[in-house]
Amino acid sequence: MDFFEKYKNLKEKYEEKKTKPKVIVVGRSNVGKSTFVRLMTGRKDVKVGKKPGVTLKINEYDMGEYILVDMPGFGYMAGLPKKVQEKIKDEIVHYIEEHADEIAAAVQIIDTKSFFELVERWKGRGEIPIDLEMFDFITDLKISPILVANKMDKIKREEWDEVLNGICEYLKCQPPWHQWKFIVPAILKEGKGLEEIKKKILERVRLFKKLRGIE
Ligand SMILES: Nc1nc2c(ncn2[C@@H]2O[C@H](COP(=O)(O)OP(=O)(O)OP(=O)(O)O)[C@@H](O)[C@H]2O)c(=O)[nH]1
Ligand SMILES: [Mg+2]
Repeated sequence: MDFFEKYKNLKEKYEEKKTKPKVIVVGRSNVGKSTFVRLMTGRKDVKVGKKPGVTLKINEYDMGEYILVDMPGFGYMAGLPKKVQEKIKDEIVHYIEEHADEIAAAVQIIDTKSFFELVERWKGRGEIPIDLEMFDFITDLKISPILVANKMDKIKREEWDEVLNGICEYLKCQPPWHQWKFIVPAILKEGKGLEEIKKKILERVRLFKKLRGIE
């Protein structure tokens, strides 16, 4: 390969890297972010765990049309000092702010059942629940959200609508939930909901590219 060819390849690679949109995966610890990333990438080296605080670093995976970004969780992490938890949260916020222009969508995952328990508890204390804070943060930056209501296996079928409508209200959206295209119920450990999320990601990535004139 001569010099110019090598240079051209590098340049193309750089441009590709520069313009490839990112899709970030965010949520509290232990909600199933890495389970999702593992399903998407098929990579066994994406660590999944029973305890919160398994993913401690931001990991990027090239999905062809976009970069999928697995994030550490925010909030409580087993065995980690509060200072470290705060540092990780700062890193996540910093990453999102720094790359906001390149982010086509944010897949925010919640553990649906504990979401309610936590939101109620926090509200009682008069603080803003961290999940809602994250949702506001993302949407304030004009990043398109995909809210994955995961671990629906822990909720009885006949209560699904009630619970999902409740989530809507917490997000300041009028129920019924299914009129909001960004909410996807899922049981990711069984792969349920995955196709729907994939579809939504691609819609957003393609729109993102179209609006920026990226081929
Ligand atoms: N019941 C249930 N458990 C699930 C589901 N999806 C994932 N899990 C389990 O939840 C646990 C945490 O999953 P992870 O994918 O490691 O969660 P994470 O959000 O990446 O966690 P951190 O890296 O610690 O932030 C694992 O034991 C998964 O098997 C689901 O749909 N239902
Ligand atoms: Mg993880």
